[in-house]
Amino acid sequence: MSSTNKSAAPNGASLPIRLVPDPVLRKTARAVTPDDAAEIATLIPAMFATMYAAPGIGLAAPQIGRLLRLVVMDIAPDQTPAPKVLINPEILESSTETATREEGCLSLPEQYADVTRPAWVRVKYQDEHGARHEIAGDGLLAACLQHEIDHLNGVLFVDYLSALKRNILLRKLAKDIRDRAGKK
Ligand code: GNR
Ligand code: NI
Repeated sequence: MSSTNKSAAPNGASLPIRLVPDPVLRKTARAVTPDDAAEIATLIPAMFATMYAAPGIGLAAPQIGRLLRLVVMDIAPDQTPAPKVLINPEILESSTETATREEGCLSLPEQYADVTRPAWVRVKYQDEHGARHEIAGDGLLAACLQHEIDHLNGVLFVDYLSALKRNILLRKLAKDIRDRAGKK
């Protein structure tokens, strides 16, 4: 599966992913402006490479240490690859109906929990050429859009859990990272 994903990756070297409790993950990212064009032109392929290699279905710039409102996403890389670049995304509308699904995050590797969010969202964003778009959807798409936009605001999926569940998950993450370092 990871070999399939690697072949789907555009050019660009994989970047180190920031892990909890890196403080950069708790900051608010700033809007992308035309002055950022040169930087994001190199950042975008590197972010896709990083996301596909991980593998993940989305990646927000703060996760690679850049506090820009920039997200890459591909929610079905194995079926129909549909790489999306979302610049300055904003939720325009969300349903009152909620949905619960299991989420994971590349910044909290191998930790999963059920998260309840609005079931449906409508989002506006710009692409890498500055063209304006809207996307609306439910299911995994809605969860991923909200999860990525949360990253731009310093919010992580664990923030939606009870304090008890969050603390258990964060302690397990810290232990896993310690064990991993110890094995090297
Ligand atoms: O790879 C990812 N899977 C995922 C599953 C359910 C809801 C959201 C996500 S996003 C995540 C990659 C990631 O951490 N993006 O920020
Ligand atoms: Ni994430």
